[in-house]
Amino acid sequence: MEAEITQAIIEEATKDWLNFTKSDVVIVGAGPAGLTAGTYLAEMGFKTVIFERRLSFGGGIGGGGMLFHKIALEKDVRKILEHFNIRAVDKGTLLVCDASEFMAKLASKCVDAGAKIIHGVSVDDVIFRENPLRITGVCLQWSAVEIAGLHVDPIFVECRAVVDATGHDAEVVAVASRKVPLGIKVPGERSAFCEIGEDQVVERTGKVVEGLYVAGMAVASVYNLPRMGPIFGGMLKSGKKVAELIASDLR
Ligand code: 48F
Repeated sequence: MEAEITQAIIEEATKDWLNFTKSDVVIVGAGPAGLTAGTYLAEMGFKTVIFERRLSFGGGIGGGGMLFHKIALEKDVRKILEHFNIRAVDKGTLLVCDASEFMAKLASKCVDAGAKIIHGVSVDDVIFRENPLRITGVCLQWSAVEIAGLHVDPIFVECRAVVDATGHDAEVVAVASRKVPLGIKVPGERSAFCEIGEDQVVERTGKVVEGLYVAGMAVASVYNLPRMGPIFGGMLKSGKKVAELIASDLR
C-alpha cells in the first residue's frame, strides 16, 4: 500500500510535469492578477500553467485590509465578478467582497477552466534568445530549496508567453532587466494614490519584451506607478487584459 501511494503520486505528477514542460503560457504568481489571467487564457484554449511560490492561492487577497477579512472593488468590475460567481455588497461608489470567497472562487474557476496551478515552486530566472531578443521560458526551483539556501540547479519550462504576476516586487521582470539586455530598469512602485493607481496599472498592463508580459501590481513596480491598498478591481481588469493581449499575439 505504501509503495503504491508513492507510485501513484509520482506517476501522476510526472505526467503533468511532462505535459507542461512546453506550454503556451507560464504565469508566475497565483494572486488575483495571475488567477484571473489564467482563467481567461485557459477558457480560450491556451495550455496554461501557474507557478506559485507559496502553498496557497490568492497572494495578497487573504489578508483583506489590514487583516479585516474584506476587500474593496470598483463597480465597473461587476461583470468580471459575475463571471467568477463572486458575491459583492454595494457600498457607495464601491463593491465589497469577502476575501476568502474572492480567492477561493478565483482559484476554483481557474482550475475548472483547465489551467494547472503548481504550488511550492518559484521562478528564479527566465530563458532568452537573441536576434530578435525574446523570452522563451522560465527557470524553476522548489521554494523549499530556495528557502533552505541549498545549491541546486533549476529546471526549465519553455513557453510562448510568460506573465509576471508576482505582485509588488515584479520578480520576473526585475531579474530579466538585470540579466537580459531589455534596456529597462525596475524602479519599484510609488506611494499610495488608489484612484489613479488602479487605472494606470490596467493601462500599462501588457508586453515588456517579446514573450514577456506584466500584470497586476508588478505593473506598478515596473513603471513606477502609485500603490493601492486593499482595492482589487485593477487586478481583475489587468489579468483579463493581459489574457486578451496574449491571445491576440499568439493567434
Ligand atoms: O501579491 P499578489 O497578490 O499580486 P497581484 O495579483 O495582486 C496584488 C494585490 O494582492 C494587492 C494590491 C491590490 O491593490 O496591492 O497587493 O498583483 O500575488 C503575487 C503572487 O506571486 C507569488 C506570491 O507568492 C504571490 O502569491 N510569487 C511572487 N514571486 C514569485 C511568486 C516567484 N518568483 N515565483 C513564484 N511565485
